[in-house]
Amino acid sequence: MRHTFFCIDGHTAGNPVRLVAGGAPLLKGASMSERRQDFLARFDWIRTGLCFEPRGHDMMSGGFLYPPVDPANDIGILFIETSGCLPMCGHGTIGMVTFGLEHGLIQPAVPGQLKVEVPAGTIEIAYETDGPKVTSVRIINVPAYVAARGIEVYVEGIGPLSIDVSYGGNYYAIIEPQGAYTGLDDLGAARIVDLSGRVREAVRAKFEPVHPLDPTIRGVSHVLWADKPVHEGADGRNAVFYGDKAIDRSPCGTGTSARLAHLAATGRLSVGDRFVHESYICSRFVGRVEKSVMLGDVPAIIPSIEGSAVATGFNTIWIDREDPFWAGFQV
Ligand code: PYC
Repeated sequence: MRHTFFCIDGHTAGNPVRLVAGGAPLLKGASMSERRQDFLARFDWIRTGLCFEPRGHDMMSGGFLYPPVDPANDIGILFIETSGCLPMCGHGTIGMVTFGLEHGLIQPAVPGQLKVEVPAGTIEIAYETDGPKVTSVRIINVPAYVAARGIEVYVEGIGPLSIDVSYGGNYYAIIEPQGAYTGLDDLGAARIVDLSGRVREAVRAKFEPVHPLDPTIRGVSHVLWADKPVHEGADGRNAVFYGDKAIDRSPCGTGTSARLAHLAATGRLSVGDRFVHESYICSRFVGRVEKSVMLGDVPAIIPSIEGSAVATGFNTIWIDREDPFWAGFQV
């Protein structure tokens, strides 16, 4: 049996985005969070088939557009990625909103603005266009907050590290320069990948964050190595590790949100401050601390992230049950 998925492929700031424009399964659930659970229980083979080799690769990510649960909103998004279905993905949102608007899959009630349901909550979008092209997408994200500070771990290959955990739509282990970690270029991509899985395991063994309002969102999934910027006009740089082998080519939208919450909680950013974040390959997002809020009884901020995406082509992908690798594989 052959399943066909019509995709628009592209990238946001260098990181891949595969928008599945045709072939999405019908999902049950009264929110995108419940639909995410339904997808994981019944359709995860679609994610692995489209993201893992041979149809994808270590960095592959993307998602599906759904009608919103609440008709007051414009659209719902379900994210897929090598590590699972993320509660929120910033680079994925920028890409899918760009491709969806450029190809008429998203019809905004108010031009230039969207309300989007994602598993982590409802986000607002402001976008700009130049003719048929979407030139910029700004996400007013879900509340971001610091979940833990100063977790001490010992990681084979680098030594002792002090790590903070911050949420920006996913939970991030944040490592700032210290002791044996002297900066991204001193480590290099291969060591970042090699060490990050061990860092994540070491943090997971000591602490499991749980979202104050949605207990299905829990656990550290990503590792953010923070560093000083490389280029003029930027305020910081990062390497974000996800899945088993990926370094985000973009500055990572949820990672930037988590970092904004972290910098705000430690007195280094205030409401209204901008933070230009460079990725490992030095592509950029512009972050901003929009306002302070409470997330349940936890102090949080609303971050925004702005960036742009480029569609690279249409891609019709088959998953054929007779293919020995129909559900994909990882090595
Ligand atoms: O941009 O939020 C993001 C993201 C998450 C994982 C990779 N990119």
